[in-house]
Amino acid sequence: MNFKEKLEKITDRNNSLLCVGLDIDEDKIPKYLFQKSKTPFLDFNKEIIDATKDLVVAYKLNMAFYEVLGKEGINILEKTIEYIPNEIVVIIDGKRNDIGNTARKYAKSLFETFNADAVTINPYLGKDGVFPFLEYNDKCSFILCRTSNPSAIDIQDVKISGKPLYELVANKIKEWNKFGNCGAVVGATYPSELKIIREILGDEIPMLIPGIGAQGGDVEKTIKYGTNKNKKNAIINSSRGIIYANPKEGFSKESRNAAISLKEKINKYRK
Ligand code: OMP
Repeated sequence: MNFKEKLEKITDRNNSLLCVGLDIDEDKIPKYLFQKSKTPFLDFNKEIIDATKDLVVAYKLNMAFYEVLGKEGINILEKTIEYIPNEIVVIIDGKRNDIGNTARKYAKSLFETFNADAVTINPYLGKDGVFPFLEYNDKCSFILCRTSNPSAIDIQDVKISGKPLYELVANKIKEWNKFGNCGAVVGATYPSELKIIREILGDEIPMLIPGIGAQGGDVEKTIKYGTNKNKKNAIINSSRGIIYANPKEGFSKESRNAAISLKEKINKYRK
């Protein structure tokens, strides 16, 4: 089954667009796990997955939170991916890219070594940096289009022939989508830009939309502007807002409640 089929199937089965970001952080995960267990990060991820797997379409693992732990982090990343049920989409978020020769190794590493269904990549190097990822026909490469952070405007809004750069990137994503395996990353914190980008991309290209929860993105506008005509093809990520909902003993119950509440809010606006 390719990425698109997998996303469609899990969206319907779990009636959800929610993605939980497994951004493990030793300053935030419950302290008692470090006393109780030799594998606190992995235990944390497993408990979050057990508590949310019937509510989500995807889990997103941001590489920074794993690489910072060195060898152990890579082991946690691998074991977490193995633990995620097969029917749920695994996104590795590394925002990678480089010249073609190096990009090929990044693509192989993320899709083959770590077995991601989807990755985040940046478009700054142009198509010879992007195409090594797109050679993986059955996977999805989410290309940064308009990010959620305040300084996104510094570069992404710069006007080129009268249009902001993110519009040019959205048009490139459409052009590069000839194998049907491109996606776009657009922050929920910029609803007007989200609307413009969905109009450029059309209904077929999936969007990964972070910025809900800790970054304060608007759920109603995200659904209105980010989904396609069937109110699907969007993956709405929240990391800290779900996994650290209450970082104490019994944390996974609170994470489950936070996930239910966000899933229901999202679905309210899909009707
Ligand atoms: P929370 O703010 O805790 O929900 O985390 C957001 C997650 O999405 C982090 O892993 C970010 O690195 C990632 N992210 C953004 O926040 N903004 C973007 O524009 C793009 C991403 C991403 O590519 O996932």
